[in-house]
Amino acid sequence: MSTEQEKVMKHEEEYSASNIQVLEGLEAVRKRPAMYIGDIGEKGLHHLVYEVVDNSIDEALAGYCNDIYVTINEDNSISVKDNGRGIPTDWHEKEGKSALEVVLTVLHAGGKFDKGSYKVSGGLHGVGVSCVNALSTLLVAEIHRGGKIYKQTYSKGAPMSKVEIVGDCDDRGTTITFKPDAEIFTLTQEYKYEILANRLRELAFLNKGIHLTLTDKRVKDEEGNPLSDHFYSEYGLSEFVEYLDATRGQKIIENIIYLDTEEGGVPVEVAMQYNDSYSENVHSYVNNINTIEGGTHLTGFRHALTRTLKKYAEDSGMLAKLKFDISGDDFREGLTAVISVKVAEPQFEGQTKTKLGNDEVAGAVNRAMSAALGHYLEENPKDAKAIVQKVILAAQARHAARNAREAVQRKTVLSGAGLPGKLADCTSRDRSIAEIFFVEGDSAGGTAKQGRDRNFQAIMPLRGKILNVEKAQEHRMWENEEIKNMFTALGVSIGTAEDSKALNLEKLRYDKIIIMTDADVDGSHIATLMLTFFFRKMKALIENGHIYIATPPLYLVKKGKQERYCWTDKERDDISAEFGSKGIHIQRYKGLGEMNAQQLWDTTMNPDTRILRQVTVENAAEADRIFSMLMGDEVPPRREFIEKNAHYANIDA
Ligand code: 0RA
Repeated sequence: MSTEQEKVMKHEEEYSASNIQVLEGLEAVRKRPAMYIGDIGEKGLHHLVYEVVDNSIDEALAGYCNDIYVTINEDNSISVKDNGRGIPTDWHEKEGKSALEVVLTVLHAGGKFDKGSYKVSGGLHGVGVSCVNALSTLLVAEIHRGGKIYKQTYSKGAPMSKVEIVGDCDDRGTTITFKPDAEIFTLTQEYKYEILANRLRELAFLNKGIHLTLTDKRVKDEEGNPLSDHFYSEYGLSEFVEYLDATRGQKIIENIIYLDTEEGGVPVEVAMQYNDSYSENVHSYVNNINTIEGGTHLTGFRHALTRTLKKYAEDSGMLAKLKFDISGDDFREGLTAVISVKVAEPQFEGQTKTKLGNDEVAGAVNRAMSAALGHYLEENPKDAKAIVQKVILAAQARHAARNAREAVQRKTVLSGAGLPGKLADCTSRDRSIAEIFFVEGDSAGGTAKQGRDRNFQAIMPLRGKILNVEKAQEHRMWENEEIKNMFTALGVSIGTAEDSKALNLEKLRYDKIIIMTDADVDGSHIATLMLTFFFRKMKALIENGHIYIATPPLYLVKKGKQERYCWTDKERDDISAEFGSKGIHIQRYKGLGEMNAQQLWDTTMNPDTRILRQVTVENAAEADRIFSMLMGDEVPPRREFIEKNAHYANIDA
């Protein structure tokens, strides 16, 4: 046998051996998709797109690409196109297949061939495009490279063809098109434009200089043009902060404080701004991943902020007459900030693996931030004074709030006494099955009390509009009856010796907290006020999946003895057609109060038949912005949002 022949045979052997391994790897992804992409619902479905886009972002961060197109095709497949170098298509000796095939079939292969490059992106699960391939009925890779167009097709992770040359070109880049497998994504296969738009906008802010274009071919205007948005940021996080802050109170400093540097090998970018609101809006990212649990980068930022401002305040004598201490929180009231670091080997910890553990990053962010902030304060004494004054006000308010809070919590949680009089509690004390309904109005509350299963369902009627916590100082919250009652009923408390904003869920009395309001404008306003309260003051309840919205039906369609509830106009029309138009009666439910106890149970409260919408926060920065806008002072953006979303004040941003 000639050496040439031997070589070929060896290739074939290696090829089939490695293929078996690959198929086992990808089979594991198909068997347990949630382990690789989080879940198989809407989140996981969208995660596939992020996984592919991340590869293009990496190529951009390596300096070879500045233009990325994401397209939702008519059939709900996705195309991601970039103008990078193109995934190499040449034979990969060690793996016994083309480099392209390695990238698309070997778990975690991503940037393996490009040792020198600095791969920092990579989704939360960081599993790579091979997972997307495994979970798609069809994946097509088209590579423009070296004057040729290469193409390869896969199904459920297995190649359907070799890499083929299908034409010539004079550009470079990669296009990946994939169609998620409906056998895996059984709940939904429909992409949501808003969800992808929010993530691409975020990516544009986090990676300045990259053009990201989203196009939805399923939606066309009168002229036949598809829906499309272009996201691009020249100034990175400063623009991000500006965007987040546009609807939130008045700025109290002239400029956005911004730094973009590298410290101890760690790229650090920070932007911050103070406004006259009472909330803290600090968002942190590592390798473009939102670290909702924080970590060392956030610790470094907080230390630098507190120490630098405190030193400035002390040196300038502004704290001389102060009769109380200032705590870390006080430096962050009214602060909007984004911190983004790129870490070569990130250690993610915590429940949701979104807490950075790398110790060296704390020092890096601390040093970079201290230097930049110190410099800003020296250069801008007017702003420096305004910030210190805001901090002093915050400290004063915190003291007032602490007294009010402690009075409430002493009376209730600590002594265990006195659930609110209006609460109709359930009999079971098993928190894992217990539910509480917060119901709009006493009359609907009465119906719900009659209709419920008292074994595990508690009812708490709320009268009128609850306090808008977005615009109120904390002590006012503790003086508000409805809010006090909500705290007491839930059994949670706020504030520890170390952290005045920490939420203690140990004594939470219910697994499901269900907001039940009328399906009208007032009802959705009240639901939004309640969501604002949970989002700003009890965020952990949302993060841990405890908050739900009940959805009462909009219509009852009747004909003779037949009755059907409908939740949408389309359902109403379909069922009317099914029943035939003669002798049909359609009742429109305007409020919960129009239903009797049995109807309310059947449609809205019975776990077997009801529709509950779980409140989730997909994108914390965007949710923050929306709450400030909906509940803040500025009317025009609020009106615009409500008009755009007239159907539903849906906050799962
Ligand atoms: C490895 C090496 C090289 C490029 C890529 C990966 C690459 C991957 C993706 C995924 C989506 N878009 C991409 N663009 C590039 C380049 C090796 C070279 O040309 O020297």
